[in-house]
Amino acid sequence: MKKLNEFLGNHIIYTYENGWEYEIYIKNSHTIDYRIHSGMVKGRWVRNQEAHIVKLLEGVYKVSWTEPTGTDVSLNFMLNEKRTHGACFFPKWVHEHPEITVCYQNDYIDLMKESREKYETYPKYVLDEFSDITFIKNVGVDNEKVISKAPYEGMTDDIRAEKLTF
Ligand code: FER
Repeated sequence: MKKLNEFLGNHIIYTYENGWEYEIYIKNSHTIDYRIHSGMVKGRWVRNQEAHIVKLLEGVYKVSWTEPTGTDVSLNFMLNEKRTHGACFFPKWVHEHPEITVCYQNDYIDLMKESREKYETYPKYVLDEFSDITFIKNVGVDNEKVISKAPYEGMTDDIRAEKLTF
């Protein structure tokens, strides 16, 4: 656990090569919060997602989780290079009805669980992309203020300009 210390508490914004912009807060050794600012599920917002977080190498961390939607995500953060790689495995229904998942998910957990039974899972849609980190700041662990509001247009610019402080 000690090895994770430099990584925990990081607030990170990154843009995938396909242009999708994501924001994640590594809340503690087993929890993340995130917001999605563009792409297929722009507007999605999640708090207290349980995740597996490990250190692979000096400056290299892996964060993996499975969501109530059935989407599985595994991200590698290469802090020294300011790069990430994400592998996301979306059930067929998320790819076909992304709008169902665009919400503050914590208020719609039952809808996510109903949808994953109601709609089709296979074949899955795979996102396998590198991204560039455009912002990284350690704001301490268990900070409930970081991902506490719905995403809005221009929010990541405000964060990068430190107009929003945590
Ligand atoms: C990411 C890729 C995918 C990420 C989250 C997701 C926070 C989740 C997508 C979804 O639930 O639809 O880099 O980081």
